[in-house]
Amino acid sequence: MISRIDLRGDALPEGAALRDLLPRADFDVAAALDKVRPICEDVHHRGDAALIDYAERFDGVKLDRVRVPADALTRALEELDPAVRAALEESIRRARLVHREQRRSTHTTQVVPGGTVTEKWVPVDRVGLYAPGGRAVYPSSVIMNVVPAQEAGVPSLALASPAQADFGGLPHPTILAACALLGVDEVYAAGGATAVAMFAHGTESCPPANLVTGPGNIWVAAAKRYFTGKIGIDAEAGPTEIAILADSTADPVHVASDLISQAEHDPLAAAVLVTDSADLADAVEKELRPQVEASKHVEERIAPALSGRQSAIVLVDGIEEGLRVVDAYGAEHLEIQTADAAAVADRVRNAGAIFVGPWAPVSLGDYAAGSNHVLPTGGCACHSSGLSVQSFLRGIHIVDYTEDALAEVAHHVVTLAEAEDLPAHGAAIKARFGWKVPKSK
Ligand code: HSO
Ligand code: ZN
Repeated sequence: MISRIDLRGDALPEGAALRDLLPRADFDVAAALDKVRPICEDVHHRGDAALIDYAERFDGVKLDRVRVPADALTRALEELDPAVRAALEESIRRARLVHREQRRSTHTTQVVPGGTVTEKWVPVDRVGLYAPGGRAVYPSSVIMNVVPAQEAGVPSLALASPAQADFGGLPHPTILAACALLGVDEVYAAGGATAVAMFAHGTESCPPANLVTGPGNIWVAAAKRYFTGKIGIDAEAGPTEIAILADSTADPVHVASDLISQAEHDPLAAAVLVTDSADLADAVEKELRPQVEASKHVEERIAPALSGRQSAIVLVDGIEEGLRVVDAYGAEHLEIQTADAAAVADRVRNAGAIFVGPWAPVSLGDYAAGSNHVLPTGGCACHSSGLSVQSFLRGIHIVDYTEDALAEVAHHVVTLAEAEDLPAHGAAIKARFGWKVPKSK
């Protein structure tokens, strides 16, 4: 069901060599790019008509428009199961608590008397948010995108999710209800690469956005790559990943259920257990079988995910080595199920989000911890963060110098301009001081 990688005995290799020993899904965005390019260009040139054609081809539904009418949003909220509504509201409340505290304030540094640099944080003007709706529908992802954008103060916010044939070509009703709960009234029935193209160039019904965020499949990732530069993106999200660093104190029932929980997303989802306990490895493997059998999406997602080359139980000599392995892996989600879990978690350097101890499973973070679940995958946790208020802001430096403050540093600027053979740069300083370099004090 799940393979083993035994790294015990010999010293672990360093950096990239260690990473190469670890499992990872094939997620070839470059190859997908060739397929999405013509679709993206078609949406660019034909706008709404192309979106309507692609909804028919990919989602099997004939749309008469892509923008979701206001009454469909209201109706979806009215018809929402009260228990789901209460859960979404609690998820929103907790996410707001955390994301509100991420807001950055303007800060001014006095570099010299009369010379200041202020960093001002400004939200992007308009964002396009994507909520997937293929293998599963994710109203929780609506929350994880919308809340940080709203807390950042983004003035214009639109959301796209695939048209559902079962719901008359609208996005899934729970997605619409989540939008209504969050006060998002601009919603489009557009999926995958076509949604990204719609936001990148705009169409008759959808003005273009400056930034597109949100998870999605390989086509969404490829379209994001295609338009990067024209628009900002959060990340090229790949299949979800859970890594668990566990020792003999971990409960194999919990470890197995947490591995399965993320395998449930996608046949390419990765479930990786890193442990120094062969007994735990055996117990987890034994436990996986009955739990998988009792699960719902076994054939199409869970079984292929667990048995795929991206999932494994990795045996290491100790927690020290385990930490090196999880750092080399850089998981989207990392659980620490060891003795003194908080101290171990504190030493992790590369992970999208860390879940500490037996009572913080990844599912909690997926829905209602208050943390964000749009996180870096594919090892990108080594250089990137998950979605946050920061993702929707730009820091603008405001440079304000008096004549005296400029005079004081002028000779350095002129020297560096000459060193770079850019004398016009130096001249722009000299022009202000009668074409001379002012004397330094
Ligand atoms: N684990 C997914 C998010 C999610 N799980 C949504 C359930 N619904 C990626 O972080
Ligand atoms: Zn999940």
